[in-house]
Amino acid sequence: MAHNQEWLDRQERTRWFLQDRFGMFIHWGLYAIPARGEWVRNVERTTVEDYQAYFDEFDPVDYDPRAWARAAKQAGMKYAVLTAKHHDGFCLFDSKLTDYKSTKTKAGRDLVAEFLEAFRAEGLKVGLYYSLIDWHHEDYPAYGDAHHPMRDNEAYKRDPSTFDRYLDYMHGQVRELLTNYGKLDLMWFDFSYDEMQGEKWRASELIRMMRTLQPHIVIDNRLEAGGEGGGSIYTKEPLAYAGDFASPEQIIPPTGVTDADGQPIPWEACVTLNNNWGYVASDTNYKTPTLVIRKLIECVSKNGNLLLNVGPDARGRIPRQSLDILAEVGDWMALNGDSIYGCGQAELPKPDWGRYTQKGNKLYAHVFEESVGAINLAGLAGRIKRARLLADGSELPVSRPWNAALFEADAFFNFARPEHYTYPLPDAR
Ligand code: FUL
Repeated sequence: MAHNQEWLDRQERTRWFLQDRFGMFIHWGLYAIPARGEWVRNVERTTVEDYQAYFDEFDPVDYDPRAWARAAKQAGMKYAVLTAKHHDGFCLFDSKLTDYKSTKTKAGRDLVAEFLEAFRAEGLKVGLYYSLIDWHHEDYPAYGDAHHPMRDNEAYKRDPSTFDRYLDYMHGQVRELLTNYGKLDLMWFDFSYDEMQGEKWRASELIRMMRTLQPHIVIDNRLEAGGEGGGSIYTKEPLAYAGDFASPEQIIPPTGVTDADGQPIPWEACVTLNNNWGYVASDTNYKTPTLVIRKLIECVSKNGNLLLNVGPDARGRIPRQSLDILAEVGDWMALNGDSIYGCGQAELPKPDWGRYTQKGNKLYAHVFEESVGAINLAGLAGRIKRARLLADGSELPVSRPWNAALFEADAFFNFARPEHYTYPLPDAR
């Protein structure tokens, strides 16, 4: 099939993204103080004045982005995305266009600049999350807007004609981020809803500016509505502002993501470690390391990425439970990363006992079922050269002729947890 220039450009831009497969999402801001999630202002209908208390108090004395970067790297993550501005409008960077920023708090630091420097120094790619929604800016629709904390408060009625001033501000901040902070690898906009989408954001103009400033930056798909859900976004015709990758949120699409022609397109599932993006002290519902690993494998087995979230606290620390999970995931990645990086969907259908990933002529079998004995690679008869356990390089026992398909092509066996593997495979006679 012939591809147009736009398709080829996206292909080129997303090369690293598809190779890297695993990244860290970081939700951090004033909302770490109330510690009831990044939507706290909205959920509790807090006024700008009342929310100001957190701005006055904000002082993350333990913010050490090098420690964050080391944790990400040790986990096997290859890129990271930090909230430069979330819906509450608070900027973690030194924007000339507002005083509602970290440099004006007790912290007195440009948290984005330090994040970028630290993660680049550890060899990770860097991205920024930037909220299209802004609950602080006085020209953003408030009263009557479905998603605004002051949607029921008539004192927040706004003249729709001033919205363009907000767009100038928003475009201006994106320009600052793409001008003053060196090369950014990724931009993660969030999010569109109802009529607030596409050209309502002056999206084509925004993308044009971004492509002029940083032609290689990879951009998500949330300038369009529906990006976080699923459904229509997967089949929509590509638009000028459609973005480079789909961004399913808290779900892994059943069969990956394809465009209108059924061609796979880059996608990244963003997933929390517990139930929240921002820090919530009481939320201890953490996923197990095994579950995280399986989600990563599932994404890659469908040609997708996993962007795994941490929510640092008000002092600037990633919660201990999150660090422990990341460390365990990292132990697995250190041995099994070959089955993740640069891998994608296999040519074989999904097996009952787990999932495949594939890179070139190497097939990785991720066995999730503890009771699996011999594995029959149906469909590969005569094509298997050898099979090894990825985690230790050991030879896997060759089956009898009826199962000869098993060991004649490159096949690497790989287990979500080493203890799930019984070695040698029981003789299935
Ligand atoms: C959503 C936001 O509203 C959440 O707060 C979070 O940032 C998530 C990744 O995207 O749409």
